[in-house]
Amino acid sequence: MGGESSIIRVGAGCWSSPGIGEVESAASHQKNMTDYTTRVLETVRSKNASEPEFLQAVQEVITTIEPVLEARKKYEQNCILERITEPERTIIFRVPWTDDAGKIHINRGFRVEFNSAIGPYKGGLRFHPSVNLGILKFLGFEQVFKNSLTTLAMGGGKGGSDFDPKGKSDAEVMRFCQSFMTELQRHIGADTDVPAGDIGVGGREIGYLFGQYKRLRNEFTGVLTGKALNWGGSLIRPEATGYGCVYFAQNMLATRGDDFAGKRCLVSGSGNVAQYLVEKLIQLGATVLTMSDSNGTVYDPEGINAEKLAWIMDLKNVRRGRISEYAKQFKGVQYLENQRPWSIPCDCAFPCATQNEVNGAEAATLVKNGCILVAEGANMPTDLDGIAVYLNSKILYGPAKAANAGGVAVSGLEMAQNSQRLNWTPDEVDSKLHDIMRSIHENAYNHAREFSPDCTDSFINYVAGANIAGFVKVADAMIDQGLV
Ligand code: NDP
Ligand code: 2IT
Repeated sequence: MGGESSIIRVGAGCWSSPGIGEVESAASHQKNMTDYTTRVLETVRSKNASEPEFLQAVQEVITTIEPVLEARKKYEQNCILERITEPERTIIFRVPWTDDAGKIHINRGFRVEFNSAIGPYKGGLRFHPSVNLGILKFLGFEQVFKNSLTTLAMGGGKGGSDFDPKGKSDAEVMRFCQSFMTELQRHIGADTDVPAGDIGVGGREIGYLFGQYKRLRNEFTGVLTGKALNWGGSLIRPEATGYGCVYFAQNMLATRGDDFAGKRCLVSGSGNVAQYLVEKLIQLGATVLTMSDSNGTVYDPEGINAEKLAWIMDLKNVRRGRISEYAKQFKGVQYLENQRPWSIPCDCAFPCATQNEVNGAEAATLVKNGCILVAEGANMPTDLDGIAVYLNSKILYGPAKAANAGGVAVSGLEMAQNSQRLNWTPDEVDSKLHDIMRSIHENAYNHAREFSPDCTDSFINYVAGANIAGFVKVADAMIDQGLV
């Protein structure tokens, strides 16, 4: 597989199935890996052995940016890889709260302030029982490069808790958020660290978190993004991740003279990102066949139209129900219990639920069934084997840090509006989002063409392009600012 170039890249096919515990042995198989990247990967592995998702994210970045490390020795001389893989600060705290029956619960809260070389730490909060330090470090690490790509001045961070909002009353969620913010407020600020939403954190949670911050600090500032419109939020922020991912995919399709009209699309997830991604696909004339949640997938061969999507939005955002109910509500729909969407033939696939939701075998099935484009709404939804499949098949593959950067980009625009104390119109924000996604595509495209030897007139390795483009901006800023 692969191997036609002298550079080791994730997806060049050189790394067969590198399980996380096998970083070292996988690396040692890469006779072309430089001493520098081998040494850094080994150190990162030994220091973070119990954090598989973090190791996966680091491995993907380090192996794809090798060409620029070789071309510009200043990064090695300044130990940039060693520094960029270590968070600037990690905060872990106790979050005590009481349920509606008066019972006491203790959760763990986190904020990983990963890198502030190009701006204040910026990134979401995730509330999900699976949350742990390694998952938040992978998300914070990814956020550093993603935020760099947005063209805006934002560093990278991520936080959250192992709290599970599912099945909790509004009052319980409020008490949890108030307790979480009572500690977090001493570490964040509009010019320091600006959290937002992620899995399990939407408009309701941002409201409770903001209220408690304001109460404790007695200041009304843009300390969180994803706020409601009537108290400092930005139009188009709820839509931005999903819309932006479709805009990025449009840019990829355009390189092959193609568009979305009539394309059969698979979407996973049914939360914030998936909902607005489906809305934009419908507007562009695509047929959306699936949505899902952690219990299963709904397959609608006729396509989810605008009316059905409105029903799903009410189900998920107001009634907080399960996607299986869609199959009971609409005729001809199959519910695939405990299954992901990827076995259904399609033209395009959009993983929008969570990390590692597409493995190598599933990626191979997508390609075998005719899929020509994958754009990632979720963070790191495809494992390393799956990425190798996409790249070896030379389909259009938009990796998460580039494809889903529209959400944090509009968060950056929300911060700008808060500083100006102005609200821009929806057209103004949407047009800026269009421009930013076009610019991210162009930047990734150009860096891939310049540095990634597998690129041709008809194939662009956007993984390498996005990682290199994101990296050089942060790395150069770190060098400018000295050893801090
Ligand atoms: P939501 O909480 O709104 O929705 C999450 C969706 O993914 C739900 O349908 C949920 O199903 C499903 N899901 C979550 N965890 C799992 C799991 N372990 N297995 C299967 N399905 C799962 O979150 P978002 O839509 O905001 O986030 C989705 C993805 O997009 C995440 O990877 C997030 O990091 C990423 N992202 C989000 C951005 C944003 O602005 N919100 C920006 C950029 C990326 P269930 O209800 O069953 O849990
Ligand atoms: O992963 C992400 O980019 C987000 N969850 C959005 C972060 C933000 O600050 O808007």
